[in-house]
Amino acid sequence: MCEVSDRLAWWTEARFGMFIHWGLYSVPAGIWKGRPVPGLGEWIMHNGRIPLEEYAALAQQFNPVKFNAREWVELARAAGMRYLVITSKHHDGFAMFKSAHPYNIVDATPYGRDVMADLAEACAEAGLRLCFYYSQDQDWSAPGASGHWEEMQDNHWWNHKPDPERFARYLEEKVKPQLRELLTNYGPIGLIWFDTPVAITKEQSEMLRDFVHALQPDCLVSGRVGHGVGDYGSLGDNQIPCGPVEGAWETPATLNDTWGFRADDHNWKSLKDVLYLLVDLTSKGVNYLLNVGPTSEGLIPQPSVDLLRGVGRWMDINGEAIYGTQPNPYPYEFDWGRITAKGDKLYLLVMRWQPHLQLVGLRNNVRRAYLLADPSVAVSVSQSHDTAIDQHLLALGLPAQGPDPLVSVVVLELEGRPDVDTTPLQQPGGLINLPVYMGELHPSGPESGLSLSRAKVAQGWKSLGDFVSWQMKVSQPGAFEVRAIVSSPYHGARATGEHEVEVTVAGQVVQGVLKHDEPVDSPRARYFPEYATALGKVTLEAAGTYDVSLRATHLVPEAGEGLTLARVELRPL
Ligand code: FHN
Repeated sequence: MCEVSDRLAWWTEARFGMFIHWGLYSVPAGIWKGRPVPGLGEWIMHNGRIPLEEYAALAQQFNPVKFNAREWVELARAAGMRYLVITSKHHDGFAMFKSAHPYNIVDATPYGRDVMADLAEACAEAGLRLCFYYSQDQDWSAPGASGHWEEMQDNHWWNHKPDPERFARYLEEKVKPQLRELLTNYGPIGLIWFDTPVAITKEQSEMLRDFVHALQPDCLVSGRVGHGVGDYGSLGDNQIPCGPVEGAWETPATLNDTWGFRADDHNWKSLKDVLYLLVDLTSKGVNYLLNVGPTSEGLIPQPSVDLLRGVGRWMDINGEAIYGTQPNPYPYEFDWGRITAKGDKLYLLVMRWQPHLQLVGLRNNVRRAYLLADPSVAVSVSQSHDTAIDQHLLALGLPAQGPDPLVSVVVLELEGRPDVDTTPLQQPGGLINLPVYMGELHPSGPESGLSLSRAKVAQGWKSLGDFVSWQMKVSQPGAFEVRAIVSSPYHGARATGEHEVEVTVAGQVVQGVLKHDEPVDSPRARYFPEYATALGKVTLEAAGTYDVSLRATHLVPEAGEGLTLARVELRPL
């Protein structure tokens, strides 16, 4: 059996994949008996409390005559995606492949074709890795599984505790036989994307992982197999971490607000948002698995096609700054864009173009700088070092306009591997950003739950004795507005309670109540909202290194998650 790191090599190189949610739910497309059923398209059976018999009858209407596997694969390739993960069985329990279990696309629909066989062929031809999503825990059609429809008429899946023996039988009698089919009938499979582990035990998660590896040793197992035993980690849906994450992670993400097709969801992201997320996630070492939800005719909605073609045009020119890159060596984001790295190169992915871009803290000499889109354009480089505060400054002279209206890439060829100052540094525009994950967390005692969430936000901050501190390097002293930014720990939820905090900057104290009336406008905050509060003004008289700390002076006890601080900012006034 191969090592996890060997198995992961293609996946970390790929960085960008296509997710496809396709099943019977594309027939009602979010509307049941003339009424929209709120929520995700693929959840219509559960959210609409639809009895299995009625839902299963949708199979007779499922006839995707316009489905063309080669067209889908061509679109994924054109977008620059390197793997394709499709729902072979979602929570509704319907298999989108030929299975011995009769509830499947070949035996139950007028279409009668095994679309996975078509996709396997098209992916093999095009050199795209085919991967299967498989809902191992929830199966609303299978007795014994989580969320079985009969037990859900007045319950919710997350409250459902299936009988352990019946659940184990479901794993043996449906899940393992179907996984065997998926892993033996379609050639090499890149990964199995398990999902929503709620009832599964650690032993069962390990058993499924080993089962997959025994059938195909190179096949990866997603983190959502449960209990942290997968080959890589899965962040929450549409969850964008605030900073770099250690290890192999992926974020599954939507193009509108649903996974499975909903005829009434027109809330599409812009090309700018999608490129921002691709660049942001890549700079943090996270794969971007971007979803399309085809219609019951077998068509990928036109807005998705247009967006993906736009991404592809960008990737054709700038893909070198994405594929096979290492995360940003600086542990923080820049207000002008993001950085990725490869060998002795840094890629500056500039979202806010400026002809005079400056970068602090790079210790290497820059041998050459150029635009990835056109290496013949001259880029001037000047480097200096302020010995008084030991600060390196790189100044780039760039054309007035960037080559791309959304994200332009500047390549820096360095002498040696990137070597950067990883302390919080004042940025050339004057901003000082203090993400909580760059500070030191000081839990008040052994009882304190203060820690970092996987999205790199404070969690478990429920004691007044807890605090966080930073050391920052200031190169342009002056007056600053101090702002605290909290982030929601849950999808779509408001951040936390209106806690009261005080921030001490070089002995000066500002304080205030953290409000929710200034939402941060960024694609990251679309699903996990962030809110900023201005707390007051401080003045720093001289360049140098300063201490900053934030502690709570009043915590709202009802706010279950405590103070979910994301960062403190010092904005020059
Ligand atoms: O419940 C599913 C949902 O329908 C969708 O498949 C997403 C994709 O990541 N996973 C689950 C929710 O996290």
